Amino acid sequence: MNGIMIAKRSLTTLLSRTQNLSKERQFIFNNLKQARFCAYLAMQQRTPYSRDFFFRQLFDEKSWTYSYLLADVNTKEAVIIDPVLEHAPRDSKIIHELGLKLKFAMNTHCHADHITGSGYLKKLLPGTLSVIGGKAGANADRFLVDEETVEFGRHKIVAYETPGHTNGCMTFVIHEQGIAFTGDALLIRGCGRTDFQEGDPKTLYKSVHNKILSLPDNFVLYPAHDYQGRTETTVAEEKKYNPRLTRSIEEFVEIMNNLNLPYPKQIDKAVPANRECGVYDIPAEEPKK
Ligand SMILES: N[C@@H](CCC(=O)N[C@@H](CS)C(=O)NCC(=O)O)C(=O)O
Ligand SMILES: [Fe+2]
Repeated sequence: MNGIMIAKRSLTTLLSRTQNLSKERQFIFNNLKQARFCAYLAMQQRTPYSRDFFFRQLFDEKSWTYSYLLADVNTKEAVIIDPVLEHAPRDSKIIHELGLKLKFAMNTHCHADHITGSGYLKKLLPGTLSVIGGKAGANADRFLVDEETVEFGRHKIVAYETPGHTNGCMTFVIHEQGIAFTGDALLIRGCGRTDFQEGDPKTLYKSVHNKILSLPDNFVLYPAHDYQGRTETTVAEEKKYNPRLTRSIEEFVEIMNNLNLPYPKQIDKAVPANRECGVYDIPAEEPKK
C-alpha cells in the first residue's frame, strides 16, 4: 500500500468518525431537548380539583363523543356538557343516583355527528334548561354570549366564543379548576374539521391560539371527541405536539383544505335536530328502568 492510499484511507476513517460523532451529538442533543420538555411537563402539575367539585367524563361509542357531568358537591347543582340523545337515560340515572339536580344541559356547538341529549334530558329531569352559544343558530332555553358566566352551586363556567369549526362554537372554561371543554375547536393532537356547516380554517386557527392555547400551560383540556381512546390533554402538550396547530396559519389552511374526510353519517339528521336543541326523536314513553 503506497503513501497516497494510506493517507486516503486515514482521511476516510477520520471523516466517518466525525460524521458519527455529529450524529451522536445530534442524538444526545435531541434526547436532552426531549428530557427537558418531559421535566417541564412534570413540573406543570394540574390544579387539583376543589373538594366540592364533581367531575365525570362519559362516552358515546357510536359517535365517539365525550359528555361531561359536573356538579357542586354541596348544593348538588349539576350541569352536563354535550350530552348525547341515546344516552339521556344513562345520564339521568347517574344524576338521580348521585342525588344531583341538573340545572343546565349545555352544548359547545350545533353538532353534526350526533343528536344532543338536551331535549330528552329536559323531559327526564324536569327543570333542566338547554344552553347553547347565541351564534349557533339553534333553539335553546338560554343563549350564551362571549365571556358569559354559567353558575352551578358556587362553581363558574366562563363561555368563550371559539368559532371556526362552526360559527357558534364555544369553549367552556372553569378557571378555578384549571380545565377547559373545547368542543370540536381543539381535539387531542387535532382540531374540528372546517369543510361543512360554517367551517373556516383561518377563523379556527385564531380562535384556538387566542382563546385556548393562551390559557396557562397546565390547564387540562377536554374535547368533545377522540377517535383514538385518549381522554384529555393539556395546553402545554398541544402547543408542543399538535400536528396542525403548531404550524403557520398558511400551512394550517392548506392542511385543513386537504383533509378529505368522509361526510359524517348522521349529519343530515343531526343538524336539523340540534337546531331544535334535541326536541326530536324523543320516545313518548319513559324508558323502562
Ligand atoms: N366518521 C364520523 C365523522 C367524524 C367527524 O367528521 N368528526 C368531526 C367532528 S363532528 C371532526 O371535526 N373531525 C375531525 C377529524 O376527524 O379530524 C361520523 O360519521 O360521524
Ligand atoms: Fe362537531
